[in-house]
Amino acid sequence: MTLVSRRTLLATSAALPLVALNRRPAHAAEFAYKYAHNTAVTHPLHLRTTEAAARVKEATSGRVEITVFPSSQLGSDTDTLSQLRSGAVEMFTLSGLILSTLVPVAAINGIGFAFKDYGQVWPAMDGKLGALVRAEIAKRGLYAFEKQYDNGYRQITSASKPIKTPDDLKGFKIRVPVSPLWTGMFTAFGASPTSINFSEVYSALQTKIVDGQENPLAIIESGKLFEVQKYLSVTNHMWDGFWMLSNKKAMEALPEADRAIVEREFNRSAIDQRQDIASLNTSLKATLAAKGLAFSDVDPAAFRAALKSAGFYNEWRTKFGAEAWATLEAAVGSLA
Ligand code: X2X
Repeated sequence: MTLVSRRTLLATSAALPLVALNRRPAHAAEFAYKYAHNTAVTHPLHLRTTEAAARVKEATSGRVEITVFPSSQLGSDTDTLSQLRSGAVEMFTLSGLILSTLVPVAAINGIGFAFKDYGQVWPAMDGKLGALVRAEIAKRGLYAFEKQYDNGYRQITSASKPIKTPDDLKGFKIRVPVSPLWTGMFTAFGASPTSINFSEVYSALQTKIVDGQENPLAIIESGKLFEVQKYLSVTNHMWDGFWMLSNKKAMEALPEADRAIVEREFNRSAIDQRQDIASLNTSLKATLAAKGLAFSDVDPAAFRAALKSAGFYNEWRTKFGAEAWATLEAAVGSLA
């Protein structure tokens, strides 16, 4: 029996045209998915999602192979969002604020000075506020995994002068990601914001198209922005996270058990990655100072007051609507 089937098999495969053999080598994954993100390979987002992809491959015996494309290799964030929607890319991590160009409420966590600390961030994003955003994402043909990855609290950097008070932002040429909330917030400060995708930020700073930018420490370090900036103001002006997004059809194409593995492993890596960022928040101050960035501690209350007197909170409460705003305030207290 064994002998016969082996002989039959050999005869059959010898008769197969070479082309057919090449098209489906024995080790090919049934589901070869692309996952894109915008950070450098040294950033915890890359390191932890790469680990998740390896665990998925192992746990699915190679059926699901997710290739990680770092550093906006497949296109800028704006481009990649289109590719995710069309299915050219199956998975993508994106800031909720940029996603808000498609899903407006996804920007809500970026309201200036909303989250006092991580003790408020994760219960909200893993809880009701996150659920509200995920439900809206689902209406747009995308699927958001349960656990967000951390980007972090954002700090302002500059080349020509330190930003110490809200007045220092008046007329300041600052790069912001492509998102109405970011533009609105820096306009409220009286700055002059320009929307630029992260893939272009280093060169925009280098060629002085803008004087400054704002990002968490882990991005400033892994993106080597300290090479083209001199000052860093610890403003903590907003908390920003990365939604792990997938094309809904691509997720639904996976057998249920494999899909559960993908979700489990990428959610698990998100928890690990949050821990990495928490440690970096402390250690990177010394690292970046040693690399030449001059740190200034600022009074966040003064920056918040500037936003308030510009009508920022009233404006965005109206834009997000009463329900979403109440969900945010339930997590962080009154923003009035
Ligand atoms: O574009 C940015 O500044 C970054 C890397 O923080 C985001 O992905 C929002």
